[in-house]
Amino acid sequence: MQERLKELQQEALEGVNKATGLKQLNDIRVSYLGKKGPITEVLKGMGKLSAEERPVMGALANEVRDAISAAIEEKQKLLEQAEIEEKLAKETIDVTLPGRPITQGNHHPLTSLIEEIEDLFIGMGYTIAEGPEVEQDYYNFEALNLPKGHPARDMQDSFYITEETLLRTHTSPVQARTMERNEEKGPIKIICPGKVYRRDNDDATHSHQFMQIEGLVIDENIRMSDLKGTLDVFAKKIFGEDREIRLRPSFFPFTEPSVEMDISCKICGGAGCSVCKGTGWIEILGAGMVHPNVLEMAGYDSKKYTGFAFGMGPERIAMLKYGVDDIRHFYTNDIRFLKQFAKHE
Ligand code: 2NL
Repeated sequence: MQERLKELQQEALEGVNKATGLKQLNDIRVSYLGKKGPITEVLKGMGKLSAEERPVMGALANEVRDAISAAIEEKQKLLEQAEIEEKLAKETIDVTLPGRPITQGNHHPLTSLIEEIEDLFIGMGYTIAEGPEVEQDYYNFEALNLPKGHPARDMQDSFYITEETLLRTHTSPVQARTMERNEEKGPIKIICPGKVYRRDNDDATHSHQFMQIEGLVIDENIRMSDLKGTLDVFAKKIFGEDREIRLRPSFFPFTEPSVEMDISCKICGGAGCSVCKGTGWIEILGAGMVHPNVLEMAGYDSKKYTGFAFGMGPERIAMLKYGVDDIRHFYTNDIRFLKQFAKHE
């Protein structure tokens, strides 16, 4: 029996020594020290021994058990340490690897241009006003001197939602609302950028949805010369200090008198080319003195207050400024087109 115990110890210690994993080590523990293991069996058989032999065998069995147990514990520590080291080695981060590049987006060219125009007017004391895109017929037409049945409000050209609501066809209703809302009926100086809608078939120069920027100034003694000076600053800041402007008579229902502004053609220097169609001038925007009917409908005293207003299409201005030949480029969002307006790599 003594021999058997010594053998068991020898066997077990060899097994522990060879164990390469925690699972294997645990199997050894169970098979040698478990309830059904050989040492337990030896201890169970002690009853058959004589009174002299019993304490000697008991002590030996305990010794063997303790020796195996201690070896297992020691090996377990080693294996656990090895496991941690392996895990750490696997998870090491190579801080010298190059980083993944972060692709940066850029502003849409129309957004950049609109912000540039906004900043220019903010610098001249204007504030930005916004309003709904789903608009009432009253603010879109009536309040702008376009009563029902007026030839310039063609039902066929607008997206009507109900008889009294439509997608706004210009940003003028924002100005009509601002004038109406102004309780003092005092001075106003606003710029109104936003999306507008017309029932058009899309082609190189038309889009059913496009941007507009309108401006409105109301005060005592506002004159045509104020409009002209403002437009001159605008043209020179956006297109270049070497540009000249000219005003031609025109017609809009909401302004009287009405004008259209041209800028001198930079491409031909006024000699005439395909961009200015041989005239030396390029049409940029429409403007005029606010019609007295528009002022009165908003509650303003048109004897005391006068004002000027202007409206422009940012797409057309961007096309001229950047040499874009098709308005649809602004809305098809081809990344190759948009990337050309990036201010960074
Ligand atoms: C154009 C012409 C224009 C206005 C817009 C306006 C607004 C109010 C009163 C008077 Cl509330 N006028 N807006 C005036 C003249 C021209 O737009 O060709 N836009 C692209």
